[in-house]
Amino acid sequence: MPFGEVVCGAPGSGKSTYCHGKHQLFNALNRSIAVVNLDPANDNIPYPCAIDISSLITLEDVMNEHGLGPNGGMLYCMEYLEANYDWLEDRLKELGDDVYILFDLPGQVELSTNHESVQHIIRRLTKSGFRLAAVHLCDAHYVTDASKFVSILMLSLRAMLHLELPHVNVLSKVDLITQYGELDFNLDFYTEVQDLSYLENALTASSPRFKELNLAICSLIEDFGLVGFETLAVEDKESMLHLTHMIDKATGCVFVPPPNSQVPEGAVADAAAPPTRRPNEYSLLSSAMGPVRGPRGDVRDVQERWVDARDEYDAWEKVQWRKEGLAVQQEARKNNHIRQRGATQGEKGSAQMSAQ
Ligand SMILES: Nc1nc2c(ncn2[C@@H]2O[C@H](COP(=O)(O)OP(=O)(O)OP(=O)(O)O)[C@@H](O)[C@H]2O)c(=O)[nH]1
Ligand SMILES: [Mg+2]
Repeated sequence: MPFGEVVCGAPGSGKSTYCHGKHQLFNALNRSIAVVNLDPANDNIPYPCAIDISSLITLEDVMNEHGLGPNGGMLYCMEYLEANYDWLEDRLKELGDDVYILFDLPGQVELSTNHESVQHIIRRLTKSGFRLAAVHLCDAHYVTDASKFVSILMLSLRAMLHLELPHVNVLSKVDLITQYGELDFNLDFYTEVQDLSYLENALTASSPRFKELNLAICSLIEDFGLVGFETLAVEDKESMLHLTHMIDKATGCVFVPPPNSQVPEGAVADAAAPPTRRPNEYSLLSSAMGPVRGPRGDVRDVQERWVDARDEYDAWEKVQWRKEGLAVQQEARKNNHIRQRGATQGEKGSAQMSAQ
């Protein structure tokens, strides 16, 4: 049963970068992964692409042939993909059942909020056995303005209702959050979406004319009680691991690594257990079934890392990287030395043999 993610979100929210980051992370974890590019306007694809919609249709051809603009052309491409679903299905079958699949969607929000093609494609994938989660990225800078925050809440809710998948909303680029000014509240207020009436003062300040409308939208969002956010800084390993864990929980994916793979660093594992059991124990505790662990398992830790004590953490990380770099160099030097000694002894041995 193939597991995977439909990665959606507004233009520039970081979808393709996230797919690239996840591809690298999974390679490091020995989890097989394939990325499907469904954006026919994606020229600079950063990740190795297993299936590319451009080999079926390109936005440029559609615009030239049908005299459509970029938005109309994009909708046409998605409708064309829906009509040619067999093309996608055949290529997915070639990838096999054990590969984790990421679908990188275009940034047009209507595709995940009201246009039906993506919804229909997802329904067919789900019917054919795919266990997918929608991962909806929203740029974290929207939380620095109350009315923009209300708009991403609305957008996220709409996508949740439209795509009908286990859904994980994500505030992306959280590492840049302090660049856009002070937050009115701590990060957990925005990620947990608890009591939006606290936004009243901030809404009066940012857009007094639409305060009542915004508050009415807030109460609608609270009535649904569905929206919440995870955070993501794509270059931060902890952040990527935490998000992976939350998505595994949403889809119910339990990754079981091959028996001979190493226990990942920092994993709580029974040292006395035979090597064939250890990785499996780790995987059970680290994916869907396990509790959320790790230094940034709590959004308050994320607040400390990226908002309250960002400079101190950056400086600390630099020192750690330097130490890691030195350790790698030393290890390489040691291995080189051992190899050279082995080679010299081998040469001596064969010289003695030929002398005898
Ligand atoms: N600092 C930081 N930058 C990020 C992060 N994620 C993405 N970016 C940057 O955001 C920009 C847009 O990223 P993309 O991955 O192209 O965004 P996208 O959602 O695929 O964009 P479209 O396909 O055009 O909709 C790029 O310059 C990325 O480097 C992040 O976590 N932190
Ligand atoms: Mg993209």
